[in-house]
Amino acid sequence: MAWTDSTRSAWFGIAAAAIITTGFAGPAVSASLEELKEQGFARIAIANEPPWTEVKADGKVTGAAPEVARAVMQKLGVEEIVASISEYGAMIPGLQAGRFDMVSAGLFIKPERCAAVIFSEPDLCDFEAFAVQKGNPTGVATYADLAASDTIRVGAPGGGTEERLALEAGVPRDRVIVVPDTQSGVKMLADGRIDVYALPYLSLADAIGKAGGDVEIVGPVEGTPIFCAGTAFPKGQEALRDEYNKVLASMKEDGSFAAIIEPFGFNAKPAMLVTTEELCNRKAE
Ligand code: 6CS
Repeated sequence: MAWTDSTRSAWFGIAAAAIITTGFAGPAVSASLEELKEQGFARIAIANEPPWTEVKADGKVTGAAPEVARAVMQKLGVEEIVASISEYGAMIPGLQAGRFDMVSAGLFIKPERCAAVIFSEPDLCDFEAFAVQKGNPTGVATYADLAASDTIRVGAPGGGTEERLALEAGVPRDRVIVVPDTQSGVKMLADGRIDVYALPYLSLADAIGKAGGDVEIVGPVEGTPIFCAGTAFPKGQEALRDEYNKVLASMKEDGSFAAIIEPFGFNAKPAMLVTTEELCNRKAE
């Protein structure tokens, strides 16, 4: 499939050249590149949702997002990244409060988030999916289907995009179940404690690949766009973000970016076809 403008706008649902500005007071204390070089590490927030982010049994922090951040920061002279696991809903408040220097967790670039923090250019993109019992007994294919049902319980990460999509579609709060991590989510689905588990496709494929069981994936979820993530920084750290972007752009150019993310199952192309400005101005589908 050729990547024409119409494909691009169909995939990303972008309206050309729409600009939104929203005022927001400055962040708490945050570290500049000089200060990060000085301290020798950057504190990043992650979510432990493979293949985006993962803490191995030996404590090693990996996953496509931290690996990209580690490579970029090392090129900027910051040797280490130190990660702490956070719920998606706590990542931006943590950044604003100075608990993290960056969020490298596959945090989707969305207008409401762009109003609170600043993002690098995109790095990881994926489509939305549902995990359901084998044979999809409830027949769901969209968030509207979830809302139209009186019984379906959907599991989603706290403060994440899927929780928001379910609530915005009209699924009542008591049928949107916050799931702490992918292992628990697949288990809750297998045990019948939730009927649908909503996450990006690659997260479900990884979790189900590891857990097995009588479940299957439905996706892309109709009516939802391709989401792209980037590394987030506190407002006020535009200089750090711009240095980060320069290195990321050169890595996209020389192929080292693709070499890092493709082994995790990500396609590098979509992240090179859309800009953060376009994603920050994207209209809801
Ligand atoms: O940024 C988000 O909202 C979503 N990102 C990922 C990688 N997983 C789920 C989460 O909801």
